[in-house]
Amino acid sequence: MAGILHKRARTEKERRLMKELFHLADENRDGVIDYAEHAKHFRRRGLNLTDEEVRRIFDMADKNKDRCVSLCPYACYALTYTYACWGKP
Ligand SMILES: [Ca+2]
Repeated sequence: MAGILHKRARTEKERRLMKELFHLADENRDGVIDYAEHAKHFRRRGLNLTDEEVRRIFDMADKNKDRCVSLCPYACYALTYTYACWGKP
């Protein structure tokens, strides 16, 4: 997993931010993000997204449709949407 994370993230700052986003969302610390955690995380961050948009982001990250997302896919999508909403850190 760490190898994939390093390939997709271009900078150390991005890798650190991706891990932070993931750990903030993973409330029960089971190593995956379920939809409830995902939706709560996006709402808490004050993003003005509809329920459909929040669902679409989760579905894009949940490639194997097992209803939970591990660090790399979740963090990549969360980072992408964070950049889209607030610009690069
Ligand atoms: Ca979790």
